[in-house]
Amino acid sequence: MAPAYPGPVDSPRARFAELGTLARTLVMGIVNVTPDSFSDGGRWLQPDVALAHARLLRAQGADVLDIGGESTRPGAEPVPVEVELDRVLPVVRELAAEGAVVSVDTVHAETADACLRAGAVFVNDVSGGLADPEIFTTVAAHEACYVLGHWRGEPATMNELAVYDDVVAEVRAELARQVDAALAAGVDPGLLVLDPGLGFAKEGRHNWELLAGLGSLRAMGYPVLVGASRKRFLGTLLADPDGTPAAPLARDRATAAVSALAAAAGAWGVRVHEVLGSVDAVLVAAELRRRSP
Ligand code: PMM
Repeated sequence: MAPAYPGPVDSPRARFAELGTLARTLVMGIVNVTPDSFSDGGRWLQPDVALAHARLLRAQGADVLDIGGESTRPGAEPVPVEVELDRVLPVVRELAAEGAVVSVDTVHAETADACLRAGAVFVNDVSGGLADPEIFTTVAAHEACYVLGHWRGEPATMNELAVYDDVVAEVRAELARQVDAALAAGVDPGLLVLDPGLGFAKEGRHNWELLAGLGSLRAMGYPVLVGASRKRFLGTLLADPDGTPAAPLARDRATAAVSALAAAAGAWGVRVHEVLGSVDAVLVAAELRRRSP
């Protein structure tokens, strides 16, 4: 299959290289075109509303826009690919035509293929190829960028799989296995990004240990993306004295703090709902890194 965007400027490879020249941690803005995502389900379900939101995030400084049409919150039920495509494809097509760097958040090869043809640059696969192994050949055929996330199973049952002796070592080993499978299917190692999958078969303490172990994940030799935005472990951290977790929308300042610290630890990117705080955070981290002895 010929790559959808083979030109020297517009190819995923060229866009990826362009992002690398920014010499700072990237900010990926989240656009969930879903009725049921945990923090913003239903807010951007209409394509025109999703588009307006994506444009706002881009204007606020998001380097990449991540468009998703299937919720992966714990307990979420899968949606048919046709429904997912109806939600994301018009948004992906329009944003790509406007010159945005677009990522599609999907675990399905068919959705990835259609979105790459419509101009997406990244496939963001939280299952790391476990949900639909065909996704590797699709990504390879398009010479697309691929975010390979750590997970252990479907959202409906993943909480039961959050059992680790050494979460950093086990996530590393499981990511390495999926990296090998991706490379064997032809995915370009130069276009690969790894993600520890915070919240995917992880309890709060596992998320914290993975954040503390970012250096060990980076040592695998690939760029690392961190997706902490508004997740439950931040709500727990910020709980009321009576133990009530902070609401998802009250977790944005803590998310920006994670962005600063992840950037300081050398993360390639942070995936966030609220872009402004994380743009400032990664700029602060970049300035400090530049001046560090
Ligand atoms: N988390 C969610 C969805 N997609 N993608 C990546 N790469 N990393 C993540 O941690 C991640 C993701 C779930 O959060 P959401 O429903 O708010 O998008």
